[in-house]
Amino acid sequence: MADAYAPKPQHKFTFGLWTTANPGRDPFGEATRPALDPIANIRKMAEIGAWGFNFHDNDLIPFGESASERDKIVKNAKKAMKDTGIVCSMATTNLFSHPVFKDGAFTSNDAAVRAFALQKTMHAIDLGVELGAKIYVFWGGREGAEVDLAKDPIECMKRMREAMNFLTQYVKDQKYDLTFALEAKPNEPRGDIFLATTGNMLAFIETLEHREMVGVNPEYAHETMAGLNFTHHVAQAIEAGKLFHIDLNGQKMGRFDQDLRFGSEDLKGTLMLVRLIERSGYAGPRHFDAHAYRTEDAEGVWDFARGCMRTYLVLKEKARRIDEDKEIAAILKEINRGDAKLEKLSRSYSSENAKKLKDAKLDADALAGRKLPYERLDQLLNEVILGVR
Ligand code: DIG
Ligand code: MN
Ligand code: MN
Repeated sequence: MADAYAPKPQHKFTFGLWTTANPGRDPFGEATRPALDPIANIRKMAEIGAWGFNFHDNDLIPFGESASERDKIVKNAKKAMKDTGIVCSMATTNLFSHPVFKDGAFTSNDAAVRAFALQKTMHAIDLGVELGAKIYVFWGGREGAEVDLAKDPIECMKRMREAMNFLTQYVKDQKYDLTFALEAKPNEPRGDIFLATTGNMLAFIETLEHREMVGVNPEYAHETMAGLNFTHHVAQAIEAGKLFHIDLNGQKMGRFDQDLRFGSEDLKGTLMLVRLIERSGYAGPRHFDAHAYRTEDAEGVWDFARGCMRTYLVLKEKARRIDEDKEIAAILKEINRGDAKLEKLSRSYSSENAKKLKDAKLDADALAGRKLPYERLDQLLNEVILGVR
C-alpha cells in the first residue's frame, strides 16, 4: 500500500546544501562525517523526495574558485537538476564564514568590507538566478556586535538599508525575477545580531525603497531560542503578505541555535505552525534549515532528512483532523462570540460611531463571566496529537 506520508514534489520540501552536508563540526569538536560533494548531495535530495535544493554561493562554488571551475560546477549542477527534476528553490550568500566578515558584512565599520559584501552578493545573485532561483535569502549572521560602543546601531540600520536598496535596484536593473527574504536571528555567532526577530525585519522592510520586493524568511529555531512564539511571528508575516520563504526545524527554548530535525521538539507548537501554514495558502517552499545530530553517520543524515518531511506530512494530517473534529469546532464556535451591532460600530471610525460606542451599555461583570472551556479544548488537541481522536 502506498505510504500516505511519502514526500512528493507537490509538497515543495527543500533542503539547503549546507544542511545535509553538515559534517558534524561544532565549536567543541571536529567533523564526525566525511565531506559530501554538492552534486551528489543534490541528486540524493531528489532521490528521497525533495522538490528543491538551495545553497549559499560557497556551498556550491568554493570561495575564490576560478571562473572556469565555477562554470564546470554550474554545468554539473544543471545536469543533476535535468536528470532528477529537482529545482533550485532559493539562493543566498555566505557573508559569515570568511574572516573578512568577522565584524559584519553590510554593517561592517569598514567601507571596503561593505563594498566587498555587495560585490560578493551580486555575483551570488547572478549564480542563483542562473540556476533558476526565484527567492534570495539574506541572513546577517555577522551583522551585530559584542561591544556596543564599537558599532553605532543607528548607523548600522542605515548601512543595512543602503545595501538592500542597492541590491534590489541591481535585481531590477538586471530584470531578474527575484524577491528577497530577510531572516532574523537574535544572537550567535555575534553576541547580539541586529534586526533580531521577524518583527524587526517587518518594520525594517517598510523603510526600504523597493519594499514590494522584500519579505521575510522566519526560522523556527531563531524565534524559539529567544523564547518567542514562532507561529505568532509567521502569522504576522502572512497577514502582512510578507511570508516569502520559511526555515523549518526543531529547537528547545532558551538554547543555542540547535537546528534540529523538524518536529523533534515541541510537537504541539510545531503542529500549530503546520496548521497555520497549510490554512494560509502559503505556496512557497517548505525549507528545512536543519542538520542531523553530530552523533549521526553519513547514512543517518538521510534519516534526518526523511524525518523532517515525514513529520511535516503527519502533522498536516493531524491539522486536518483538528479541523474536522466536531467537538473542537463546537468549542471554537462557542468562544468566538460575534455582535453585529457592536462590530459595525467599531469596524470603521465615525464621530457618530464613536458617540454610540461611548454610550453603549456594556456590562463588564457579565462579559467577565462568559465561559471559556480552554482546558477541554487543549485536552482535545492533545488527544489528536496522542492519536486517540
Ligand atoms: C541560518 O539559519 C541561515 C543560513 O543558513 C542561511 O543564510 C539561511 C538560509 O535559509 N539560514
Ligand atoms: Mn538556525
Ligand atoms: Mn535559517
